[in-house]
Amino acid sequence: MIERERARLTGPPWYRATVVTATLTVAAAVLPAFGTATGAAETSDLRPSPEGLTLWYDEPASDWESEVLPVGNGALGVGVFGGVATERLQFNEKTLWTGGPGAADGYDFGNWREPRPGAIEEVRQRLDTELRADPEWVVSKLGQPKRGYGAYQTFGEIRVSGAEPEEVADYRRYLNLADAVAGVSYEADGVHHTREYFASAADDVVVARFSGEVPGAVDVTVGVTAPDNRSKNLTARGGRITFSGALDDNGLRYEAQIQVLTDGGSRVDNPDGSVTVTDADTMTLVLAAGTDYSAEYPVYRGEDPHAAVTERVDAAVAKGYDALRAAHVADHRGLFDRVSLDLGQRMPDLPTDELLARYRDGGLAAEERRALEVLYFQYGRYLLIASSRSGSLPANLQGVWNDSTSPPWSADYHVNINLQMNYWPAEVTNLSETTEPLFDYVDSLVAPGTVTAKEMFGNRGWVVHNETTPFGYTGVHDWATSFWFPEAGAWLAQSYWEHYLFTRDETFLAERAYPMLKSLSRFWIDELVTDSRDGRLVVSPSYSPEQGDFSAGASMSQQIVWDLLTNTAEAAELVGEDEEFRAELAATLADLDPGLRIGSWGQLQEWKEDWDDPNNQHRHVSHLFALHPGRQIDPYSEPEYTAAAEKSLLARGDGGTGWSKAWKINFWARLLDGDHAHKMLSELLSHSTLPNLWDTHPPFQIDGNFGATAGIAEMLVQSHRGVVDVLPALPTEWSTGSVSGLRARGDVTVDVEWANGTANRITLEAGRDGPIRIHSGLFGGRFRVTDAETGRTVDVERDGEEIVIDADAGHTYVATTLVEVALSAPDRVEDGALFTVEATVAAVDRTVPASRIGLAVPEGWTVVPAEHALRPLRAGSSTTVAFAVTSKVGESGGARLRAVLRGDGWRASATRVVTVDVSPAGVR
Ligand code: FUC
Repeated sequence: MIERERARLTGPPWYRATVVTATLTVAAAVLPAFGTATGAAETSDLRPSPEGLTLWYDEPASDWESEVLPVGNGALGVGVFGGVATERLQFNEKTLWTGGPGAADGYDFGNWREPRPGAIEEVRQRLDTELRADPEWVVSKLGQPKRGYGAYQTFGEIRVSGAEPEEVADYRRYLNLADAVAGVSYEADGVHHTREYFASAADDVVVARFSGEVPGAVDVTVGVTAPDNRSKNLTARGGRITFSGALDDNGLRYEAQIQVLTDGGSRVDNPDGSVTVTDADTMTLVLAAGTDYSAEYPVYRGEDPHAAVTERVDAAVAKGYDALRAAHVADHRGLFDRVSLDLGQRMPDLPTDELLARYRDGGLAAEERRALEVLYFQYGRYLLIASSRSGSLPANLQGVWNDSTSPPWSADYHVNINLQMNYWPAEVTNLSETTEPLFDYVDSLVAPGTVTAKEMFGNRGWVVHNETTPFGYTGVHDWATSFWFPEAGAWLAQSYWEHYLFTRDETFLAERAYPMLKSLSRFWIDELVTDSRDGRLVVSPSYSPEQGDFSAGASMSQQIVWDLLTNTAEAAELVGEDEEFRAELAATLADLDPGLRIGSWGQLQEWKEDWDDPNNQHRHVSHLFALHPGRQIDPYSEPEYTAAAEKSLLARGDGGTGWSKAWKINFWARLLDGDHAHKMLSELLSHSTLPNLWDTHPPFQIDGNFGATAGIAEMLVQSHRGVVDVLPALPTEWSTGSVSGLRARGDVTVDVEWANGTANRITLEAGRDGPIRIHSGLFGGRFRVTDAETGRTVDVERDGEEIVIDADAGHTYVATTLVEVALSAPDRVEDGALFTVEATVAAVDRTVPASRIGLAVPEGWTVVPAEHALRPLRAGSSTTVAFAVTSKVGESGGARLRAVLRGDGWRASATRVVTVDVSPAGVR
């Protein structure tokens, strides 16, 4: 931000001029130059789309990390700078990695270079007798320096350079999330220019188009630059730039081709491999890139990329811009449009960086804050689609975007939370297909991981430790506090089981999920040891990421293994696994230490011994795995552990790195505390989000984006306890809204509309036959369930606020309220003020029998009367009653009022927040 301010002051004069923009009229003027096919789309791209699903800025990016706009198709990624005279398109292909086989330093998969007989046993012995061990001592026994680990590499940068204009006005750079199209528009010396960029998964290419409003306005040279850690051949022939070579480190061969196409003007190939375009009406670039990487252990090399890259560019060129764009938008929208979220937001006409700054500084109205929250939610979905499509590697620590040869943490696959977090939103936000690269990748770890398990542990399963690469690095390194995490595979396997639960895909269960769960269960059945303290089975050595001492049976280790074995046992039942293995699982589970203990200050213990420091604010909150993403603790069945988890979480505080805050959104959602979940979201947006809305650890790390999107979904719909919980953690600030297309376990799609904090309408689309359990405040009141196909009322079983629908596959069930309660109150009052609150009760479709209504107010407030008795209300009629409320003296902030309407065996409610301002002394 500081750098940015400097750029504003020192940059060319038009930087300042563009702060006042008036671009909305420009779109129409541009249309004729584009022809019809793209015209309609252009119009909407040039302004925030109606739903506010566009990021936009009034100046080019100067800093890659915090300002570029990302487009991607899973394999390819581009960071768009949007410079006027020189456009920079930093690009990536996900398999371009140093390290692995052939690496200059040698490569050993992280496996011990010399056998270490008895090493693990020695650590176990010490833990058994002394209970703890210093990580430095353990790493001296079990670790070794990394060799040939490598790092994700930038592929290069496409530079499109033209003359610096005298004057630039109306500059705008944007990313439209709904279409997955980025763009730039500006007026240079009186001529309007537009550019569009997209990365198409449909055609596996990146496409860019440069246009001017008047014929012949595009005068540029297109070239490619790349770091020097590789051999480089750069040629231009027939407008096709070919950039190829091999990485110095490991000889990995790479190739990118860029076809430069023009309408009008002329095009010249230059000897240095660049292409010059003169007086063109439009210029289109088509980029494809690849490497000879293959996921095959142990060589990790496949075919030279030349033929495939050539073919893709040729095919895309033959297809033409309009068809490429249409195919891309259709493909993207096929995924993106499945979920919509409306929180009653209003997007102000502000550049996104300013929107974010004002969110942080308190300069937005409540509905404008919600606009950023909705944008951020959908951005997480956008980023997942853009960085995880089938046929490539999964989203890494930076998704697919990286401008460096030595990115933070190698931009690798950290598997002690980060890779797992990347996929938390996949199922629940209806992007199930994006998990394919994850499963392909984890499957590919089995071969090297089996060798590691055998050599280190002498064991039947497979293992991967704290972090890994596309070259199957499944062994260890020598950073004492993060080298040891053999539970990673078990945690990754959770995604397989969840994928089955959400999709109910039996083939996936039998062919992929179950074998994965089983191989990891075998590892852990072999590896658990009997704890001499209590005879329970524990993981040893065990290490709670990434702090403290080594011990036996740290809570997270136990909870992950519990999760794995429980999921495997359920899966075994479904696939009809043989009795013997099932019995082995059951016996192990019966003896397993479940990793749940309440300690001396009421906390959930992080270790088996009560070592927790109430002042520890470490970013990893590992011992709450059981709460999220596990399902061992839930507030409905485990109130004590829930209270202990809450205690621990409160002690950890609301700080942390980006991903840590994102995790805390999920924790608070699982604790059913919507306001605290929302607080974490606003902490994340205020203090861990870059101007391009990338999450920052710091530095940029994409897991927080994904974790937060998942957390928002978790606030609206949960289903991990086998019940579809509707609005389980709705924050007060989101009291009215709707969501559609979220997914629940059991192959169910959920839409919800709510007002005054209560669901009025829940729509469930059943993918399978069978019972669906749903929990909502709606079912505590008077409601009706209809089958959308037949229009008939459906009989349901009800128990408190839970109902069971006996669903037919393909049918849609709509539950609606028959009584609506609304509250009206002033938005702001002074402390100690007397004011009126009105509650309106409306009978929808049916008569509401006699009832009573009361108003719950915060402590220290008064309300008169305590209750009103209501006569029966005829269908379609409503009644309003008033309460005289006095707020407490001397207390400011948001106060929650809740009207509760009670009848015989039913109840309905409405909530509303009133902001209290403390009046200056003596003024009241
Ligand atoms: C985990 C975290 C770090 C960082 C790294 C990539 O090890 O503890 O904070 O996010 O992954």
